[in-house]
Amino acid sequence: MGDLVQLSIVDGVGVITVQNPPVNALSPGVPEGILEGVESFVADAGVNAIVLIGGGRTFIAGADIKEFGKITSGQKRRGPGLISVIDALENAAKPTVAAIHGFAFGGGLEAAQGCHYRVALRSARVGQPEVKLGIIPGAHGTQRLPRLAGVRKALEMCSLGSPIFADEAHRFGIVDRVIEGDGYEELLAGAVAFAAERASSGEPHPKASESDAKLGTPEEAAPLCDAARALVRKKRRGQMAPLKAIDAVEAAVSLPFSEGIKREAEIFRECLFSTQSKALIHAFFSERAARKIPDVPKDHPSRQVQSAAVIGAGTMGGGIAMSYVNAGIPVRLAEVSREALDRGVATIRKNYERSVRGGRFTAEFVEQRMAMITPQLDWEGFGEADIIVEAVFENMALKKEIFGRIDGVARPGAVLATNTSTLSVDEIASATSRPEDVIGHHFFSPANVMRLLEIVRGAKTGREVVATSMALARRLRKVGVLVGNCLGFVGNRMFHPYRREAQFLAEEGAKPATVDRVLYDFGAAMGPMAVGDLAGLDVGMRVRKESPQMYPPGTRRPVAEDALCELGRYGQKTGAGWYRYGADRSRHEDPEVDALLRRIAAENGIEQREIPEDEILDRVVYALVNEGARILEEGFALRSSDIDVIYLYGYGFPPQRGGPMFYADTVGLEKVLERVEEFHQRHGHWWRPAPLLRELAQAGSSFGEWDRSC
Ligand code: 3H9
Repeated sequence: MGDLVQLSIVDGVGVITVQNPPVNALSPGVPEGILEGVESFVADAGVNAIVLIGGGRTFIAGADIKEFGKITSGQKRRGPGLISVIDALENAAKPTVAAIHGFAFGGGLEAAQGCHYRVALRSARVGQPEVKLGIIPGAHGTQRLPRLAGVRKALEMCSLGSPIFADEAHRFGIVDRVIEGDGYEELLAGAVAFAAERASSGEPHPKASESDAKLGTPEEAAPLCDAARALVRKKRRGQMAPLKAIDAVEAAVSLPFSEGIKREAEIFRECLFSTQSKALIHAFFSERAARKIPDVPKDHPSRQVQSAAVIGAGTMGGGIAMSYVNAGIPVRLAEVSREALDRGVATIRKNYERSVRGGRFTAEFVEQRMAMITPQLDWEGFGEADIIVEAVFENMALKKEIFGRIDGVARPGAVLATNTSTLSVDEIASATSRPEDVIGHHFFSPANVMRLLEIVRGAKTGREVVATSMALARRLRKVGVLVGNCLGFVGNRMFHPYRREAQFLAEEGAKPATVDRVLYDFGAAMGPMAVGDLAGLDVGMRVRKESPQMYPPGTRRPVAEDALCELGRYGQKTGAGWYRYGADRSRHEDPEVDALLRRIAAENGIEQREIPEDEILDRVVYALVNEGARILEEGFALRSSDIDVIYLYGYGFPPQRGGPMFYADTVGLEKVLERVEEFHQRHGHWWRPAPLLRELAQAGSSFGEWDRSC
């Protein structure tokens, strides 16, 4: 059994404790250990009941996800493992009780459902999050959960993967008793008492697999399943697992348990071997890998951040202030004019009120958060702030002036962050006497919602400031990714060729709406033209003007968006851009844009043609990949998976594709290179293959392998 599972007896109750930190995943050895425990306690006449509990901070967070890759690569057979454990728990002659704190997720919740009873601390969460990994519950969760919680709840939990707290689980019959207290000791004592109570009750112990009362009929389940399908088609567009999870829950209603579990096993396998599952598992581990900085280990000293000051109450500054106060960090929010300050604060309130209407926050929470923001027209109190975040207009001279002033007021040891999205952090830092304290915190709009935080390390940024920023990102509930200081950093540097190529396609004859649809069908949240209209076409125009070095002489330069801007078509905010917008922001194709594109093509000698959809997709997505490869070889991203995380969390790249670099790996780098070379032949300069792409493709390797070798 090793150290992974420990057995003890407390007041006549056998306690099986899983000790597999950090999250007690069901790694090899854990199911075997639990099984041995159940068998030995069942055989022990001195034991009346059995409690299954997790040591440390949690119950069981599920199967060991690392093992899935071994199964799909043929290194390992999927054995009966967890299922034998669940059968043993359910068929035990003595009452079995799962004692839940922290998380009972995936296989953890399935193990708990095998127990006759479940007790939980109020703070505990239970869930079947498998769909987030592109699979479905595979240890009978789709069959037992509807029997415990009813079909509607099981559909919701299995198809969306969102966890619920103990109180809700109690209401739905997933948890039998909520134990008061917040620590492991209280949970254990409560679980042992509950188990002893059940053992002495003389009543039969319920088996979830045999409790059909909540299932209802297939006719009753059908509309629930249809509604669940409609919802996931919208919320998890393009993903296969959520729909498959619904099929499996539906099978629980239409088939006896013994048949339903077979159906679940077939579907589980189909999902596990899918590319989507590999992509989503890649996304899971990539998010966690991004936290690992080779020269800034997890335990590197960092600074306390208890208070913040934000300069600029515009869209970004306001969203940043909300992110801070949502994490419980008070913010001084400064603007230059009363009007701008009032507008900024009003927008923050409006955003919060929308969240109250949507049920995300309570009105009380909002008032508390608003009270943590101190709007001000001066920088009073900035000298006490632990971090000062600059979020003003994207202009180098202005930012340098502001950082010069910040240098004069900030206390020694304060972190000085700029929210620039493209400008050089080193140049901004040069305006201070302490470049080691300066770092980029590139939030994405809306900053209070978007999960990504690009953390830009300047040449002189201190390691302590990097460590502080990475820890702060987690506190703000963001996914922090460390990147180097190059023009546009990682995200926008890649986004630029992506959008440039989309414009070229439109100039060459692809309809803007077709370009968008191809990307939407690929799974993107929005196509590049619609994104341009949303962000404002003038933003790109300004960047092109501010950074003329982006287009060296002799290179093709996109002209369409500048021409649209000249007509005052800045996008949604002016009612027209690539599209025309109705008063309700509805989007319409515009023949005027088609005419403009034809004119531009004629004036610039661009041949217009029918462009196949696969070319549209390859040109925009491989533009990302080729630039990503350059960024990697230049060392501005630590790993290709960091680039994927940036695109998944900051740019709406479809999660089931795993990110642009992972997607390229799934296509095969040889094929990607072939296409890039073809585009290079036809379109010249911008398509020069990145040397790293060529090197990996020619070696039959992948970005993933490159990451592993670093
Ligand atoms: C499943 O159960 C299928 C079943 O139906 C059975 C079929 C037969 N495995 O996230 P954190 C690692 S599918 C392996 O930073 P937190 C993680 O990589 C599974 N490793 O902590 C990280 O490693 P490192 C269903 C795992 O407190 C470390 O633990 N379950 C697993 O922010 C800490 O993780 C899920 O999908 C795992 N299952 O959040 C749950 N889980 O330090 C997935 C974590 O080296 N896990 N690790 O980077 C989570 O959602 C979060 O980890 C959790 C804790 C909320 C539990």
